[in-house]
Amino acid sequence: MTKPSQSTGPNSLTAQVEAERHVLGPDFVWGVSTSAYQIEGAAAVDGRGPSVWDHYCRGPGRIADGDSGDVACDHYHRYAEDIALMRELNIRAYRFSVAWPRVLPAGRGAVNEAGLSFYDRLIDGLLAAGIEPWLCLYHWDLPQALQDQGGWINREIAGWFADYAALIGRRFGDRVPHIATFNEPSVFTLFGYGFAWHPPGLTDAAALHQAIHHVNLAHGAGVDALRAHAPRASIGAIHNVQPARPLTPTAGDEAAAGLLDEYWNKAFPEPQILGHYPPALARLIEPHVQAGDMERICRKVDWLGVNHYSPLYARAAEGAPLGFAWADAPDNVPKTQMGWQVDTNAFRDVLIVLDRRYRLPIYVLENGAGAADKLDPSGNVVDLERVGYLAVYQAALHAAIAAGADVRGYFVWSLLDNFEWGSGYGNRFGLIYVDYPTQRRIPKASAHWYANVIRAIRAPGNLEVDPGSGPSGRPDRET
Ligand code: GCO
Repeated sequence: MTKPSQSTGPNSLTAQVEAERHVLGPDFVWGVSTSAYQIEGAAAVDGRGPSVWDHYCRGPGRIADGDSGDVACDHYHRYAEDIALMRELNIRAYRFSVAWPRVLPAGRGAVNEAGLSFYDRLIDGLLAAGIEPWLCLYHWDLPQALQDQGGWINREIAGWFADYAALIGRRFGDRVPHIATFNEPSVFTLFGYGFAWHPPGLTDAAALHQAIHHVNLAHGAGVDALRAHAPRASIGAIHNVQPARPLTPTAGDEAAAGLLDEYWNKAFPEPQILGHYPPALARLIEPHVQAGDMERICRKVDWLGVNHYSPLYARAAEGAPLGFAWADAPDNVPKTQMGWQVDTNAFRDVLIVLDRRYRLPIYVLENGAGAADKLDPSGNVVDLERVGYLAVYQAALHAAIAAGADVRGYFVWSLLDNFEWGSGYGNRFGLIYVDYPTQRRIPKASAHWYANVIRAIRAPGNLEVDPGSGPSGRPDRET
């Protein structure tokens, strides 16, 4: 005859939530992320100039179903509804990007006041709803007018970017506490200049190396501009960090993975935070580096933004422009419907390694799963695969924090289903389903699940199971 241990009683539930809360801390930031071109639509409204993505999407065969971000989620007109939904879902922070061509239609020079006022309305609406705005300056939608002047291969772009950063800092720096310079610079440089999957659609190693260096210079100049014009904001950059694995344990594939690791994981955070390029890239980029550049790039930042989804695989490919090719994950590993490997240990380890290497507070600014979600006949989207993905990745997040990684926030990609670049609208990442023909928003099961996670951790008193009145309020049961 034993008394039930406390660990099986309802009070232990409170204790468990308290423990989670202790690991995460009461100030842990729970958010969602989006980006301008993927959700705003209104591509030719109120004076917005064209971006490289508007231009690129017009090319035949580039985007699934010939789609574009012309309308997307029409968030430009529906932002107030989207803020109200976030509020209902307990979301504490919202990361969005400013469309450079909406505020500077030609990339520099004349300012478009209507574009700036859209972001005024958005930011003020978020603040009124108690949601912290996180602003990213660049999520890939370069003004086409700057592309026409060479884009990222023109060294002058660092100055153009700094002027844009100053404009945004002056206008919004009093209300936006966190500003990022770039989102995933490795993706738009590697895909745009190395593999022709993104604008400007090149496979040109020399152009890629130039672009990498100029993006880094723009980051440094942007940080300086933000310090000068948004002195109250905390500043960082957002990098996607994912282990790069060899497809097979052969010397060729190992070398390919090493190179992919440098391009994908190190080309930007290493120079920006530590002041040098990783070894193989240092040799390739050296022709573009001028005296004083590494000091220009390595400016103090306040935090590290990390996006993470899945490990990557590479294989040797002689004769390929960069000497390696991408490979799919092996068949015998768990994957999401969209084929991305689920490996939570990789996520945990990335967070621990980044914490030790860069010694900056970390915010996970993207994590999520894509699927071809469908409305069921009752009008719901029961996306259990996404719930499972988020739950196991959040467990890995807890493990990383318990192991000492200084992670202070977690943002799901994405608030809404949206324009998923080359795969158009078929690959849905939202917590909220978007019925594109009507623009109706339908929170998926994962949205309700996420709202509960946030509520339970932020307000542990609100447990659905009545925790009773404590050990003395409930007689021990003899068995
Ligand atoms: C990214 C992207 C998002 C994608 C998401 C899913 O930063 O890669 O920021 O734009 O939509 O990652 O692929």
